[in-house]
Amino acid sequence: MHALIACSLLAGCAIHDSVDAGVFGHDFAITVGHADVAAREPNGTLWDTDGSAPDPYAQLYVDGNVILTTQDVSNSFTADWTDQVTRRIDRGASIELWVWDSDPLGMGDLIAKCGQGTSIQADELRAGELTCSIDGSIVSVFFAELN
Ligand SMILES: [Ca+2]
Ligand SMILES: [Ca+2]
Repeated sequence: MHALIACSLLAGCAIHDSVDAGVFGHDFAITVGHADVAAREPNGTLWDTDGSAPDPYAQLYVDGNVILTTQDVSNSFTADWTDQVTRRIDRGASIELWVWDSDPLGMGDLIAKCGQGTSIQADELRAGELTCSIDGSIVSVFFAELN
């Protein structure tokens, strides 16, 4: 297997396996997604002041822009959304999943931010998912290559 060094002014240099070339630049169906929410907020308090379970919803960011926001799932520690968009994913693309507990006022309580500060990796696309475990919560976004 040959390694190649790809450089750009914006991203700097990175060493990639040649197999990466088969993953990037293709269209993917991106599905949001799944969440297993921790029993409590990171600071140890209950998610909601009425003692009920959280009400998770998710936002998908691609290259810094929100392209999809799911519905709330009421009073549940698990969520399986089926919202889907199609996007071409190029090398260096940023894909983030932000999961929130919907509350009556404001954005609600943050459950997890997944994929922030890093670009999507070839092995994540090949595996078909980006999964993060943060503060006891597990969140996932799924990928299916279309062409
Ligand atoms: Ca809450
Ligand atoms: Ca609730």
